Amino acid sequence: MPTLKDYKGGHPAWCPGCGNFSILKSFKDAMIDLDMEPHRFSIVSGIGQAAKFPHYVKCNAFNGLHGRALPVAAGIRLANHEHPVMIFTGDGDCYGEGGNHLIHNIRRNIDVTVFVHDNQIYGLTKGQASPTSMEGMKTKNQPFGVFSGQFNPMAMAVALDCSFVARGFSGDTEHLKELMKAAFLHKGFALVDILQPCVSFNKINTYEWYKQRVYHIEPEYDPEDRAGAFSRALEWGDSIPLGIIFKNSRLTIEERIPVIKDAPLVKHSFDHSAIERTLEEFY
Ligand SMILES: Cc1ncc(C[n+]2csc(CCOP(=O)(O)OP(=O)(O)O)c2C)c(N)n1
Ligand code: SF4
Ligand SMILES: [Mg+2]
Repeated sequence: MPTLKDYKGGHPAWCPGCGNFSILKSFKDAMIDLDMEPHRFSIVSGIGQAAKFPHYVKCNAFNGLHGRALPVAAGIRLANHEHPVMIFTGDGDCYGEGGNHLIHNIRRNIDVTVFVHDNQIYGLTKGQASPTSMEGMKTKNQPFGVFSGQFNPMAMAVALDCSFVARGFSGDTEHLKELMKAAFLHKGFALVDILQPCVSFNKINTYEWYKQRVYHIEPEYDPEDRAGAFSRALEWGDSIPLGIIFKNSRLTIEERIPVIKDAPLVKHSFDHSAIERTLEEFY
């Protein structure tokens, strides 16, 4: 049984009070509850405060380029789909710079789990608006307030028939831990948007602001009813739902590709001479 000590990584360089700390704690607790030893999965990130996550967890990790965590994660899965992969990303990294990767990997239904630290701001670069910043919010780059409409990741994911769609809050660690476990165990693309206060640059969406608005989705809610999930996903403002908004059991891409259906690519034997023969044709 792994313990917190097995997961101990580098010392976090996040600001005191940052919502990222409790995401880190919930994640380690979730993996321990699931009896997951750190060498049995990989985590991947892009760039940003959220994307520093792999520095702070002792496990297989890859810290890539801004917005490009998903292609790396997909590559790992296609090489070895017996190996679980999770992504830790920011709202800018995932919904902005990496938005196109998100859309098409949801469509492919690659079996990965994506945790978005959604602080509704670009934290690392000191407070520019992100796709989830609320309309009218003033930032250093938006002195007249954000003109663009606010991106709704939950509604987008339900519209794309994403296999698992959920929202957590870093101020509700026990609930977040359970959500992380459910997302990890789900087969198919899992998107978990985590409301994460950025105490240094987002002075609107604070712990207090979220606490006054979030509520747990009631137990009798049916997350497999897509139309109901879509209307739940549209809720924002005075009441913000936390929990599993939608899930389905679509086939994953790993189950559909004939070449890897029976065994992961890493377990195939390769005839290197065939590659050499092909290359020789170009000499
Ligand atoms: C291609 C590219 N564009 C821009 C940047 C600069 N940059 C680094 S982090 C970042 C924003 C990160 O915001 P978010 O993903 O929300 O993460 P947070 O820091 O808020 O956790 C930007 C714009 C970059 N590193 N690479
Ligand atoms: S800038 Fe914001 S997101 Fe980054 S560490 Fe500080 S509080 Fe956290
Ligand atoms: Mg952010």
